[in-house]
Amino acid sequence: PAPRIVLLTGAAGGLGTLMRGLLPAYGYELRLFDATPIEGEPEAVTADLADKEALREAVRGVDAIIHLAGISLEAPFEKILRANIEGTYNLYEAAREEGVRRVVFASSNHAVGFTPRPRGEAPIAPSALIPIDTPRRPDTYYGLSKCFGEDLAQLYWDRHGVESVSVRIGSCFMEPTSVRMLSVWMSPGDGARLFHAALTAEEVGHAVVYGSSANTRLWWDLSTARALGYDPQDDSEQYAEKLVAEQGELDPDNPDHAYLGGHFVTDPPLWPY
Ligand code: NAI
Ligand code: 15L
Repeated sequence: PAPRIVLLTGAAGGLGTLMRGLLPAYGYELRLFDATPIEGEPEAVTADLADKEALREAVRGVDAIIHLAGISLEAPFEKILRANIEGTYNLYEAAREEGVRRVVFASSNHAVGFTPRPRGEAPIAPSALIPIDTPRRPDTYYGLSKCFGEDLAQLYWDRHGVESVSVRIGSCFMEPTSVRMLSVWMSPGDGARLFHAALTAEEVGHAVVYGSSANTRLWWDLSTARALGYDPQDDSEQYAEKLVAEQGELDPDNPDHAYLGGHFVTDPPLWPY
């Protein structure tokens, strides 16, 4: 049967807030989980992913999980370790113990962020799009934690029969705000379509997919997402004229423009935080 009750971790965050608004229209009853309280949602579980008991209780009785909770940008390794690596392990353990059939894991393009982006005129030929099985090249500790999450998902499928869809999300925001995002943007509506497809596709085992809209300037191959039934409806190109006028086209000699991960590849200036 199609999943009905879905635990949404990270429900207080940017993407969680967008999905809280959009997913109920697909018929899901959402159970919300986040370390940050959510105003107007008295039934939301306010707990940290480190709290195994709270996590197990939150997971009990759900049909599936959308796991968004975690640090969503580069941070010191110890923080990434706790929230994204140990936290995702705790989540999968709770899912296994409670017999949850499927997890949709918010991976990220930063798991492959050091992959050179395709060059040339858009649209990039299908044969030159970055395939889903390109070697992983994380651009940050953050990206590395997403590689871990994908491998954990594979292990829990092979060993315990917990299914997962790992979605390497590009940039899911109301609108693209950079020229790079014209290539990697996923509209909120397409995000909901993709999560719905990931929840309802039959027998996925562990599927890894890129998450973006049907952008004219797309860099990667959406075929594994489409194989789940995802049919993106949006294209960032409507924002191109304005963004290119403001920022110029991407400069292949600028490292911030040369890789899938954009400026994440040079984020050391953020250190030591
Ligand atoms: P966000 O930073 O706005 O939200 C993350 C949420 O997780 C926050 O509400 C935070 O309180 C919660 N959280 C963090 N650590 C926690 C912990 N230890 N226990 C419980 N809750 C915790 O991030 P956003 O943009 O909403 O992203 C959601 C997920 O999707 C993240 O895993 C992120 O890595 C991933 N992602 C998002 C992309 C995007 O374009 N928004 C792109 C690629 C991946
Ligand atoms: C991510 O993984 C981040 O969570 C999000 O905030 C954006 O920075 C996105 O990648 C991106 O690559 O634009």
